[in-house]
Amino acid sequence: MANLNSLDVFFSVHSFQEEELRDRVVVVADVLRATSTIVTAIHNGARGVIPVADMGEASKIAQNVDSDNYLLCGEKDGVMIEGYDLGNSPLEYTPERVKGKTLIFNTTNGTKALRKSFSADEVYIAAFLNLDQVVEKLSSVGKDVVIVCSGWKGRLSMEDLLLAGSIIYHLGDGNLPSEARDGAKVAFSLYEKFGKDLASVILNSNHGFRLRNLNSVADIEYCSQVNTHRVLPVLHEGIITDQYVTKTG
Ligand code: 3SL
Repeated sequence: MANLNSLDVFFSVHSFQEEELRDRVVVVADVLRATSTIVTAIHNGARGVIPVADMGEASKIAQNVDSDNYLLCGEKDGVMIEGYDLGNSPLEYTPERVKGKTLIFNTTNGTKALRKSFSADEVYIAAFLNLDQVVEKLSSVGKDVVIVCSGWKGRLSMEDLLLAGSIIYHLGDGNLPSEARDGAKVAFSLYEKFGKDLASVILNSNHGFRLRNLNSVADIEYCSQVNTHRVLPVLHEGIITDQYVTKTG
């Protein structure tokens, strides 16, 4: 059973004020596709990921760094931004492209959720790909935990809520943890109803449809995989690295 004070889920990046995350342990979820891409990049040897709020911030950082060691990455409305090195398909983030590089990462919802989490005590990056690592970490934090679902432009996204529900389900060994607040209860119930058919539910979600229109079915299938990546990306002082690297400096 989990050791936490309280457990809640916020349904989109616009559904809370930054202040509400202060001193909490925050888990950011954007299954399609930002957090799945971050997990992949870190797994494939990226040195770090700098989440930014918008294109202006991304360009400002890019102008002041050595372009041999940094890549400008991300999307607008699902499509790679002109002049960027990589888009937001996790399949682009191969070891050949990202090993040893620091990524300046700019996406429509996911990186905005990460930027809004800067006041939190600890911030972890979750995808289905690294579910076990997230659950293992949360099971011993002993603090107030909020899972932030990035959603889509202020609306909830089924796949993010399902990931939140899955984290909660596994934290409670299949039972609703007594610390669950309303948001966590909703996510847990959704996972109980749809969790057995994850891949097809995600494929048929609103964002699944949007990505299918962009010919990204392979991305959806990739992001629906569970426990394929043993990493726990953590955001600390504006940069995401693997937790192990952060701990050992
Ligand atoms: O909103 C985001 O952060 C993106 O992950 C959206 S997309 O999958 O690239 O369309």
